[in-house]
Amino acid sequence: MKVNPKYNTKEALLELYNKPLLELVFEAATVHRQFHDPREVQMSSLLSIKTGGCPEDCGYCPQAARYHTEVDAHKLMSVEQVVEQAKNAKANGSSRLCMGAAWREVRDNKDFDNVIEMVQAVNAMDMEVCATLGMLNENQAQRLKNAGLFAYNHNLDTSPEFYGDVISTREYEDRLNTIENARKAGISVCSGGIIGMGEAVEDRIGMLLSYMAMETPPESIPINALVAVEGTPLEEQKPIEQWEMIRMVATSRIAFPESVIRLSAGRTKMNMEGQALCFLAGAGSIFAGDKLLTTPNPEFNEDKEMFDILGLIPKASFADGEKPETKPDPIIEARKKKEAERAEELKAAREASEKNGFQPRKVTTIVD
Ligand code: SAM
Ligand code: DTB
Ligand code: SF4
Repeated sequence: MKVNPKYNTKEALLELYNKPLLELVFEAATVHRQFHDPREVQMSSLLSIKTGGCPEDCGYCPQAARYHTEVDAHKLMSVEQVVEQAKNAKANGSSRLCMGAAWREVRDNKDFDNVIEMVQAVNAMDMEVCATLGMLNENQAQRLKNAGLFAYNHNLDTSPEFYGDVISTREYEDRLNTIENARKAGISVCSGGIIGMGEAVEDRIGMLLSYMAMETPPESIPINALVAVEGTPLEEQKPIEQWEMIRMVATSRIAFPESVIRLSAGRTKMNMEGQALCFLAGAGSIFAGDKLLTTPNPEFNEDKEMFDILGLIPKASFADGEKPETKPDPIIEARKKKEAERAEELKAAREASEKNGFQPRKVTTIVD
């Protein structure tokens, strides 16, 4: 049962969301136990592979170039840097790495070729690889799939009605298309939203209804509480009460019984009791490690302690789907072939000149 037919209308979902809290949590816990092992929680680590300087105007986002935030912009990381970070995440118990780039959309360029190599390398480490790179077309999704990408994260963020209050540079429809492109390529879909941006409860429900309308709803639904960052248009938003996070997790749990509900951004503002109620209400995943993309998150050690106290265990990788096979990427193979040929040519030229008695030319650096 991918979608709970009892709750496929706005009225039914609103009534569910507004139930007495403990009844809602009890119903969610019951559904959770029917479809999932309630002790298992997936630990996924985020890594910002390209930070800041984004042309979009998402009102919540510290990485938009137009807002004056304290985020340090960085160009794309190297494959080696990503592998190093992935090793650290794996050693700390994470079974998934989610690579985020502050891009409006993926472009077919050298940076994307490098991302393909990152996906290949992390998949080879037996970690689930997720990416969130902005808009994707069908070809790009297929390339990522062939590289071994397990999941693609692309959030609807809120309801279609409230969306325009937060973002103007990209349409709701564009987001739906990207999700569809990932789906068509056979990539697991991770898509959810943010609460606490000034939306009404109806908008939270409206977002869930958008997922209900999909032929196949997302396998993973992240629920973020807004991290209000100084310099963004939403900097003054009052933090939401953790009860609201619990309600949103529980309602999503009941509405989409098979999906993994992710307790995402905002955990630094929650106490352990609040998080425990989220796990009871069906959260099956957290982002682990002291940083989300650019903002703080609880440290690995803190979460380890919480898992011990609550009796939770980290979920193994590929528990919810087979490890994708990495297939050779024609663009990267062609580039490697060219590089090998060039190296051969250089070697042959060097050998020939040495044979003819020429010494390699000395290069003198001139310093002013
Ligand atoms: N640039 C890509 C995109 O927008 O699809 C990928 C990265 S973007 C940072 C990924 C998601 O992070 C956003 O869709 C949003 O849901 C979430 N996010 C960004 N800033 C946030 C904030 N301040 N608080 C909570 N969630 C946030
Ligand atoms: C998602 O829904 N939440 C994560 C992940 N998908 C990419 C991102 C949260 C970002 C919070 C703000 C920041 O750290 O920049
Ligand atoms: Fe750019 Fe993504 Fe941030 Fe929007 S959420 S400004 S697209 S990085």
